[in-house]
Amino acid sequence: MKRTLLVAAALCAAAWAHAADPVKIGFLVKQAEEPWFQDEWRYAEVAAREKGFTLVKIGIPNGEKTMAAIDNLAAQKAQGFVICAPDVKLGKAIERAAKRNNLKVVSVDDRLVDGSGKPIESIPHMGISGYQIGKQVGEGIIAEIKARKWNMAEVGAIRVAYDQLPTGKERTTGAVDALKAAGFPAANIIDAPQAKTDTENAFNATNIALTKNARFKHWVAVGLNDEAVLGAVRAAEGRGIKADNMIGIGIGGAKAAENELNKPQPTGFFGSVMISAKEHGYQTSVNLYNWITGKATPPAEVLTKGMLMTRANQAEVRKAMGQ
Ligand code: FCA
Repeated sequence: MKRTLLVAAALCAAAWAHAADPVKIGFLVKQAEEPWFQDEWRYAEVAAREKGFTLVKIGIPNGEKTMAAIDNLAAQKAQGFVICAPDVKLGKAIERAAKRNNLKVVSVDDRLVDGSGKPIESIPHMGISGYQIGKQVGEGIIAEIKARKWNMAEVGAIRVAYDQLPTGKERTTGAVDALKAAGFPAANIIDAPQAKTDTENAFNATNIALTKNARFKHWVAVGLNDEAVLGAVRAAEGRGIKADNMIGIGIGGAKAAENELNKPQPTGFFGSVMISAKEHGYQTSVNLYNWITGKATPPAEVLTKGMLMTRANQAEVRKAMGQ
């Protein structure tokens, strides 16, 4: 009898210690100023309110800030973090820092890789199906080229490229593969490598590409996100190439795309394959919360889908994506 009581008391104490330990989760993103990441944070906040954990949002524009953020989380007694790293090659260093600090880690958007470039399988990941979504971009462009009855021989394609990021390369490869599969001349596809994944760098990269390739009558543009395609569209506008001679389709569908698609006059930004900030922000946080509280281990890899959104079908697509 006494023994049972003692065991019961010990169990109670253990449960108490656990309950008294509030769950705190970090959400670390490489480009906090980008609307996509703002949305992810917003949906992570929804998860935090729903489950009752504290969310710590930190922007990590470089490796140094990433390491400092992880130490900071440990000092604040967080139990884990979701991360979209500024460089996927920081993978091993991030994994070590998490282990050292007894933090659980899951990645979002950009899958972390080891020294040889292989995905770190032990870190659960949620990303987009990059190649497939890229194909949707390319197919959307082809459909619009056909609708405008352009002669493909007279069309140049800008691929705003950020190939050091695997998901970036997959996305734009999917897009150009879809163009080629529809008979678009491979020789008309021009790479415009950007130094960073933002509009300014895409603008600069596209300007160089356009200067070198003035021979085309019409243009199309693809890139890893909306910012990349917006940079291309703005650079083309600077050279007098407007909506009637440019078909740019981005990836994201967050505020940057929304603003553009709701301008009174159409621009060369024809559309965006909308992806789910809700799933990426909310579900990664819930998965991590469940892991920390011992409810469930996150799935090793989840790849989410997208839907092509244009000026014409914005409302439908947002509704279908639940955003
Ligand atoms: C990468 C890109 C972001 C966003 C995300 C899903 O991190 O840089 O713009 O597209 O994938």
